Amino acid sequence: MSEILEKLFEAVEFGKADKASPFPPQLKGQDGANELTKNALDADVDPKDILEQALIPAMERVGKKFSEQKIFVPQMLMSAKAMGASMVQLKPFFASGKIKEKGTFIIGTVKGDLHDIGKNLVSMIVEGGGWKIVDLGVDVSEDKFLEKIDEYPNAVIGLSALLTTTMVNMEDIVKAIRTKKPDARVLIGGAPINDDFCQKIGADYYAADPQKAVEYLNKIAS
Ligand code: B1M
Repeated sequence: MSEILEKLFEAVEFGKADKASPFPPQLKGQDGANELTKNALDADVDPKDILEQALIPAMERVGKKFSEQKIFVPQMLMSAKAMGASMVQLKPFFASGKIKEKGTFIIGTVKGDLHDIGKNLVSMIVEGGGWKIVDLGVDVSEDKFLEKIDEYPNAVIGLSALLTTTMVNMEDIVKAIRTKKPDARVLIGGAPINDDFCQKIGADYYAADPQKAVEYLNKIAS
């Protein structure tokens, strides 16, 4: 990995969003994720490499340290903030498409769940794939999804969940959507989800990553 990506990995792992941030003390005065991402882009590092070699592995390291009780929620939050600062820089590269819209994609993190980094990434990449995005944010109930389906009756719906305790809420949401609009397509994703779960709750497709989501959506659109 290049030195700049190593530094970016470190900034996200330790939650250094930008140079001005006093946290963490050992990186005080050094560039944070914001500046390092800008520098990497200026040096022509591929935005995909920034994401796949630095940001995502850094968050995996953070999750591992959290599981091992080496860090706690506040540190995890600072890492999320640092990743967010980097993603702001990357967004124009992924969501460049002012291409003709292929359709509408309504996306939200399901009720009870506040994790939005993966969902935001899926939004950016699907938007870059030429879809209009209606992002409902986090902690989204079936009622909020149904309200938006009224507004965008032909939309494909995307549900994200990161917790084993909230993935089960996808089932209620899929049921509610099926009752109101049986032909609506529902795509699900998130770290604890798999194909078996997708089939069990009657969703249409499980996408392991944003690219799989775009491929599925583009297949529907064609
Ligand atoms: Co939380 N958290 N967290 N957390 N957190 C996890 C998920 C956890 C695995 C950490 C761990 O224990 N190792 C664990 C869940 C355990 C479990 O359920 N099995 C956990 C826990 C326990 C918790 C709390 C309960 C902690 C507590 O309070 N005691 C709490 C719950 C709060 C709540 O939601 N109600 C909590 C809180 C938080 C923060 C708020 C501090 C913060 C989130 C900040 C934010 O999102 N704005 C946070 C973070 C940062 C994490 C980890 C470290 C990183 C998540 C992340 O952003 N990953 C995470 C550990 C980990 O995942 N390794 C962890 C990077 C992101 C790009 O990946 O979201 O998986 P991911 O998205 C991927 C794919 O899954 C897929 O595409 C993305 C790109 O490849 N994808 C989709 C996602 N959604 C998709 C939708 C699609 C298609 C693909 O179609 C619709």
